[in-house]
Amino acid sequence: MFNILKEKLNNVVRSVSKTAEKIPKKITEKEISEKDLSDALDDLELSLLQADVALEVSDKIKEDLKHALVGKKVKRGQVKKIVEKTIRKSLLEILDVPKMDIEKVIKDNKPCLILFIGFNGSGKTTTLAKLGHRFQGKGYSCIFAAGDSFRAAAIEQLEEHGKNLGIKVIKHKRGADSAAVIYDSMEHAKSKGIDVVLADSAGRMHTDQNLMDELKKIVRVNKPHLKILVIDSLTGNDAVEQSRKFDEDIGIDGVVLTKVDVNKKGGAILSACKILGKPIVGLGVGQEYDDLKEFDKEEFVKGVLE
Ligand SMILES: Nc1nc2c(ncn2[C@@H]2O[C@H](COP(=O)(O)OP(=O)(O)OP(=O)(O)O)[C@@H](O)[C@H]2O)c(=O)[nH]1
Ligand SMILES: [Mg+2]
Repeated sequence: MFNILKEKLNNVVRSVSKTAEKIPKKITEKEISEKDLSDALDDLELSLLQADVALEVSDKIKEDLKHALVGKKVKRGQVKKIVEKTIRKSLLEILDVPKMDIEKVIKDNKPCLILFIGFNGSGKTTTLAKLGHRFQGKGYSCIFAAGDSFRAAAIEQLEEHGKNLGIKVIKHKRGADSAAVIYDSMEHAKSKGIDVVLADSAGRMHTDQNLMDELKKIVRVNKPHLKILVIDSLTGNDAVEQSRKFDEDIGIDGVVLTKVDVNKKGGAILSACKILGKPIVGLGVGQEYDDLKEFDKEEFVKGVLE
């Protein structure tokens, strides 16, 4: 996992340390100037971009490194340690998004409506099923709302998950009004005392005005307690940038990054945290129902720096 990000960060540590360490043999201490670092810091941006790290993220790392090194008198042999420590701290700060206590939201709102949104094929339906499985395991009763009445076979796909997990699916016909399907699901949940309604929605680009209007209607009519944006971690920086528009249009409470199991780059996670600043509800690490991992920033940083 994240081999490319790891390799790029290692390169950054090596090149920044090397340029800063050009200390003549005779002296043991040298004050580092901005010029000593400039080539290495320019390379840093390009290098990290290749691992899907957004400009805002590499800018922060650059600034932090400058702050830690420029004008400082350092002993020969110490620069690498400072660089490593600084990058570690930068990454932890970037990943320091608020936490979300999803179970508290469920306990406070019965039935609790969780809406899954995102681009086509990002993993919304799979993530919804994984979370349904998780909540069920914790003793909460769940139903699925077939809010994607747009894509062919979307309802059948959700029904398949429902069958596998023993979770009821509330659906209308294909082409039906998604807001109404979700409304009916909530009515059903209220009458049956169900704890959680997990609502699917069709994949969409933020530029698709009709579908974005539909999403706004879903939100206006049903007022979901949580709107979870599902982002495919393989799609890189563009997807994260465009996700910002979802947040501007309808507001996002949390993010799930999927396909982390097949992601060598890893930068999208940093970019999503820095750009959206929303809680990471989980990481998709496979196609099975149990393949949803808690996000742990310490573990992430350890994985890419050591
Ligand atoms: N390896 C891997 N595959 C995943 C993960 N999450 C989803 N997938 C796969 O990605 C594909 C798309 O997943 P869906 O859940 O159908 O995505 P979606 O966002 O609902 O797609 P649309 O409804 O068409 O917009 C499926 O083949 C999933 O099995 C993950 O964490 N890891
Ligand atoms: Mg789907």
